[in-house]
Parts: sequence; C-alpha cells; structure tokens
Amino acid sequence: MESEVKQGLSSAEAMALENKYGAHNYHPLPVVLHKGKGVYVWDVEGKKYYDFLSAYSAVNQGHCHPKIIEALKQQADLLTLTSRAFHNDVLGQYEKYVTELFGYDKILPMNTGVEGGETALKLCRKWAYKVKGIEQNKAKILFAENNFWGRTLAAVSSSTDPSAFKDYGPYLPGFEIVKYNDLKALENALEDPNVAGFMVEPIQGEAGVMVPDEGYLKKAYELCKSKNVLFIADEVQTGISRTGKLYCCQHEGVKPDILILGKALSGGVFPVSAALADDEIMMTIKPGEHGSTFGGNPLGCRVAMAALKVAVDEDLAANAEKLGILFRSELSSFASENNLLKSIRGKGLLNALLINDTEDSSTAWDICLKLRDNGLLAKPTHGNIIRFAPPLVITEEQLMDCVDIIKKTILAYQK
Ligand code: IF1
Repeated sequence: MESEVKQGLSSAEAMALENKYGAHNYHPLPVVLHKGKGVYVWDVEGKKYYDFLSAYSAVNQGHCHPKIIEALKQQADLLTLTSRAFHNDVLGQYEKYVTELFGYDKILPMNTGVEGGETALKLCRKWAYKVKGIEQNKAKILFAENNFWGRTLAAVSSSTDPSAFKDYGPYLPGFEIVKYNDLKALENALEDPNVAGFMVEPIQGEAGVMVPDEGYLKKAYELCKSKNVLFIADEVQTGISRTGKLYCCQHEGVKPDILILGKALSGGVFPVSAALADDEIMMTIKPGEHGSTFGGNPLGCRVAMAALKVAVDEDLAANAEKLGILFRSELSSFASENNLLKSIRGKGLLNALLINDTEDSSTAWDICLKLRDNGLLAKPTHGNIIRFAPPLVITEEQLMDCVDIIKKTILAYQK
C-alpha cells in the first residue's frame, strides 16, 4: 500500500486513480494540475495554463502567493489547532483585524463557505426568537431563486436547482423563495411578520454571474429594514475584492446585517470562512450553542490575515475594477460581431460569456476543452454560459493575452 505521494504521475494515471477510488460527485475538465503560481497553473506533463476559474474565486490573490505561504509555513511549525476548548494567541488578533477591516463588532470564524451560511442562518433564527420576538419555530428566511450557497441539507433545502436538491428530502422547513432582482416579489414576501431574514448573493455566481439591476441591493436592504428583517449577504464568491470592492455590497453602500465570507478569505490556501455581525445579532449565540473543531484555528487565522493583507496592500479591488472594464469591453465588441456569442456580463473580474445555444447544450463545455488546449482553464456554469474569473493579480498584458486566446478559440471553434 503506497503511503508516499508519487511525483511524475501521468494525467491518465491520476485520472484513473480518482475514477477508481474517488466518489463520482464531480465531472472535472480533463486536466491534471501539479503546480500553481500567480495566474498560472501547470499540468503533470508540464503544460502551462492561465487559471480563469481561480477555484471559483478562492484564489483571488494568485496561486501560492509567497506572503500567504510564508504565513502558513511559520504557523504550521508553531501551532496548527487547539480547538476552541482553549484560547490561542492568533485568533483574537485575527478577529480584531477582520472586524476592523469590514466594520463589524464581531466575527464568528468557521471553515467552509457553507458553514458560514449555516452560521448566518442560525444567527438569524436566534435573533428572530430572542430579539424580534417571532414565535418559536415560526421564523422564516427568504432566499433568491437560483441561489447557491453550498451543499449541506440546509443549503439544498433552499435551492431551486433539482441537481442540487433531488433525492435529498425531506427538506428543512421555514425557507421561502423570491425571484432574484425583483423588488416587488421581495416586498410582497416581507409582508409576512414571521420573516426574519433575506439571504442573497449580491451577484449570483453559479446561476451564471447574474448581476442585478443597479440599486437592487440598496432597495432590497431598505425593504428589509422597513420590516425589521435581517439582510444577509452571501459574499463567499463575490467578496475579497473580486467585483472591484472589498465586498460587493459596497458598490451600493449597503452594509449587510450579516456578512458571509469564505474562499478568498484565505487566498485558497486553507479553508477559512466567517459570519460577521454587530453585537445585537452576534451575541444571541451563547457559549456552547454553535462552533466547530477547526473554526478559528491559529493556522487558518494566520493564513487569512496574510491573505486579506495581500488583497488590501496590492489593492486587488482596483485591479479587478480596471481590468474587468477592459475585459468586458474587449469581449462585448467581439460578441457583437460573432453570432455564436450573445454577450458578456459581470462586475470586476467576475464575468460570464453567454453563448447562443441552449442551456442543456454541450457548447460551453466543448469550448472550454478548446480553451484548455490553447492554454486557458475555465469551466461552464451552464451549457451556454462560461464563467471567467482569473486571479485578481493578473496584469493588463496577461489579461489581453487571455482575451486573444478566448477570441482565437471561439473563431477556430466556429470553423
Ligand atoms: C461545489 C458552485 C460556485 C458559493 C457561494 C457559498 C458557497 C459557494 C456564493 C459554499 C461555493 C463552490 C462550491 C463548489 C463549486 C463552487 C460553485 F459551482 F458550486 F456553485 F462557485 F459557483 N456561497 N461555491 O459559490 O462554499 O462550502 O463550497 O466553501 O460545491 O461544487 P463552500
């Protein structure tokens, strides 16, 4: 029984091992990666690619950023995990840094994005009963149609995507769906006095980078406030500079009652997530009422502090804003002259290319295979939508190189 990781595996060998010994819960693009640095990744045969997915916006700071890796190495040699049964000397410093950076009284540290979402919903329910005064077990939470916030039973109980919830019933009660980007639908749903919260992505990532109308977030927030309902922003994918601001709600001056972060909170180096809130909400959870073994571990906290510092010091938000405008202008003019393409949409460096084909077609996948052959890795969200989300450290020259690869690939695909 092999206990050492072998170097020099071929792509075929690596994929065969996964196929034989791993659950088939994914359908990855056929490429086997061995190394990452900045905007680049290399496969096991040494071929170099631009990473245009960034692990679904977790590697905003670029692969293996030296400052984040240095923080990981230093802490890994000191203390990795104490559990919250004891204090450690990193957690409080991390909590101070993050709450001051994002402007909240407190943070509840977790690990994966979905745990951040679960934490936000538990805080919302606690607040509903202990502060708003809703009758026990009557609290309702609204979600947007086509939301995606993870794979737990609570997350799939709020999903409208059968591939996410089918055969996972019975579902968690107390969740209701409203149309995304529809203020009238939200206003109507908020008439129910038992509604305690509205959890929403400022841009829906998995739904295909759905950018709501200008002013939607602000108005939705105001409607919630007018009914004493918590506005909960899932910024796991849109946060940490991805859309051109530290977090996406800032584009509309909205400070969510609960802010959920994950993915690039750690620069893709270690699972770190968080729910941030002010005391009225955060203090509804008492000792022993929520937590996790790894939540707030010193290794993750050290990595996350370094990752956030990189995002701030390198002003990744400004780069995302500037290069996002360039990317969309290049591709929208290309799309306007190309009958295979419908349009490009997004904010900052979270964008999606819409293809003139049906949602269940294989066109987006086939184009992603060709993009791979041409040295750029991306993945479809649907049969007719390709998400483009490079690390935010990308330079203008690298971005233009990728624009050329995308154009060349589309033109060759159409021949
Ligand atoms: C998979 C999708 C993206 C998220 C938002 C919470 C979470 C996610 C807005 C949960 C996670 C990941 C999950 C991963 C693929 C990827 C994904 F395709 F599934 F939908 F990005 F769009 N909120 N998204 O996007 O965070 O628990 O995963 O850390 O499950 O396949 P997590």
